Amino acid sequence: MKIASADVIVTCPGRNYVTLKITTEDGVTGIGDATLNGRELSVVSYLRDHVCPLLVGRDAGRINDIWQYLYRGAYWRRGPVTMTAIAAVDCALWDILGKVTGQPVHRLLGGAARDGVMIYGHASGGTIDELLDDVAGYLDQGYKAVRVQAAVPGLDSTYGLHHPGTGHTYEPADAAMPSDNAWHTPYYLDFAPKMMKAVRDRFGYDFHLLHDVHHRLSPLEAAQLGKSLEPYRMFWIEDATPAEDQEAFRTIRQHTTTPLAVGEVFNSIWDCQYLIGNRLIDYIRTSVSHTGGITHLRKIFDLADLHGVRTGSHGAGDLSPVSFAAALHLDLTVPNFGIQEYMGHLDPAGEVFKTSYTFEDGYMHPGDAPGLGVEIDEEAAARYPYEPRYLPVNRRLDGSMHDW
Ligand code: EZ4
Ligand code: CO
Repeated sequence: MKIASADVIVTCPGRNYVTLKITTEDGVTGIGDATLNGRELSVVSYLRDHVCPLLVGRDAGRINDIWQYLYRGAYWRRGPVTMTAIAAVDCALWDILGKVTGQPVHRLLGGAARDGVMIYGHASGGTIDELLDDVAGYLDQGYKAVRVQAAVPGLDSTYGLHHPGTGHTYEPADAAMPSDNAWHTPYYLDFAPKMMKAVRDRFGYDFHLLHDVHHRLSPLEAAQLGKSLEPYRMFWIEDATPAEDQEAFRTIRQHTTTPLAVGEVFNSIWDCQYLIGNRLIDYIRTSVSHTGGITHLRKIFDLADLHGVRTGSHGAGDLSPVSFAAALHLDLTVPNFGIQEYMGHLDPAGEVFKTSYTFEDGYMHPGDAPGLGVEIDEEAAARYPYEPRYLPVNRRLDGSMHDW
């Protein structure tokens, strides 16, 4: 099981994806997602220039040792670039182990603890009426949980809306330069409860309702939002405040029973330790691909389990089908699974990534193919060359920078 080669594939079937492919001397291949939205080539270089040469000749079955070698061995630890690169290696090695042993990764992780993985879909609208139509579509498809976002009146752009013509929620990315979005907190705090009321009035309470604040509020504003949404029994509000200031979550919690989720921009267990250890959040949103792979995310989930925190991994469309599959394998096995985000992928991505996960009645299953169950078609990938793109930035009405 010696590693013969490690190659990086960059492709843009609708959006950029970076994939690491590891090949053993016996010709077994494994793939891992190395996509860091809007900063893709930094991970490409990290892998090509600094990691791939270290992998050749190593035993692909020593997943833990290779993880530690790359983490401790770099000296410069953590950070999104490093941890996304390590994640790609880790997932590719789990994929190889699965193929060599003939087992789906979820079996190697101890086996399924549930029959399927509950996912949430992304409903949005330029108006509340459009949003309600979109929610109806998800409920008709059998979704048990829906995230809702709608254009905030008075602002000319809002996070989380479908890209025109794609039926798909963003992001990013805009070619050439990041676009400027506008933000004004009072408009949002006024609008958000009206949006949730409209959704519950029309569809009732027999499904889970989620919402992403996307790091935009102060602790007290987030507390106000949480209180104003209590009548609508949210499954969670996500990223209510920018999480560098973790004490903020204590303030929010002192004021509201609306559940809190955070973590999509975290990249190690150390980013989560305080929030989980102090029970300041309800759901941890760290992902396979930005948090060191299955090996490291598993530790975060175990830590969360000790403290009554459940999982709710990031699953936006900028995470490739490879990491989405890896997430489903892990989700299927952990006792404290909560929910999995699913944004889906644009059509051309289906030409490049051949997946075996399935959807039925609101639940997904990673399938029982050996490994992760995803293959990359490199000829198709080559038809969609890399395109520079950026996430938007956010400015307040006075022109000053705000969190996007
Ligand atoms: O904005 O993944 O919950 N999902 C999100 C995402 C993030 C993107 C950034 O690349 O917040 O839509
Ligand atoms: Co989010």
